[in-house]
Amino acid sequence: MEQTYVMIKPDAVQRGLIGEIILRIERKGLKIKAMRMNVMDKTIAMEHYSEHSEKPFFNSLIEYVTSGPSVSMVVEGKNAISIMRSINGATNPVNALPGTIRGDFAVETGRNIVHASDSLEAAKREISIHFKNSEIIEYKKVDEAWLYE
Ligand code: IDP
Ligand code: MG
Repeated sequence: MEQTYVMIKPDAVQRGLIGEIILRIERKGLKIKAMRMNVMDKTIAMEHYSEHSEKPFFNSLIEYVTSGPSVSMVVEGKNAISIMRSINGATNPVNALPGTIRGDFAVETGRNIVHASDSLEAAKREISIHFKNSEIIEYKKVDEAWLYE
C-alpha cells in the first residue's frame, strides 16, 4: 500500500486546525501509521525542502516551518500520494478549490497550512527524513474490507 508524508504546518497548529485536518484524512479512508508533534529541527527542515534551496523564499520557508510545533504523519492508502495532494489543494490557496484544506482555510502560499509528498520518490525520501521504521506502526483497521474491493 502507498505511503505519503504529511505535515500539519505551524500556522495550522496555531489556528487550531489539527483536528480539522486529521478529520479529513480519516474520513477519506486513509490510515495514519505514524504521528508526532514537535518543533522541526532547522537542519531537518532544510533537508526536507532541499529542492527549494535556491529559491528566493527558501529562508522564509525554513523560518516558517520551524517557527513552532507542527504535526508529522505517515499516511497510507491506495493512491495515498495523489489523494493527499488533492485533499490539500493547490500550493497557492488562491487557486485551491473550496472543499480542499488550502481552499477552505488558507489565503496565501507562504502560510498554506499543510504539506504532502508529491511523488513516490519524494514520499520515500521524506518519510525516511522524519521517521524511523520502528515509528511506523503496522496494524489492521476494521474499515479496510469496506474501503477496498
Ligand atoms: P507544495 O507544498 O504544494 O508541494 P512547493 O512548490 O513544493 O509546494 O513549495 C513548498 C512550500 O514552499 C509551499 O507549500 C509553500 O509553503 C512554500 N512556497 C512555495 N512557493 C512559495 C512562494 O512563492 N512564496 C512563499 N512560499 C512559497
Ligand atoms: Mg512540494
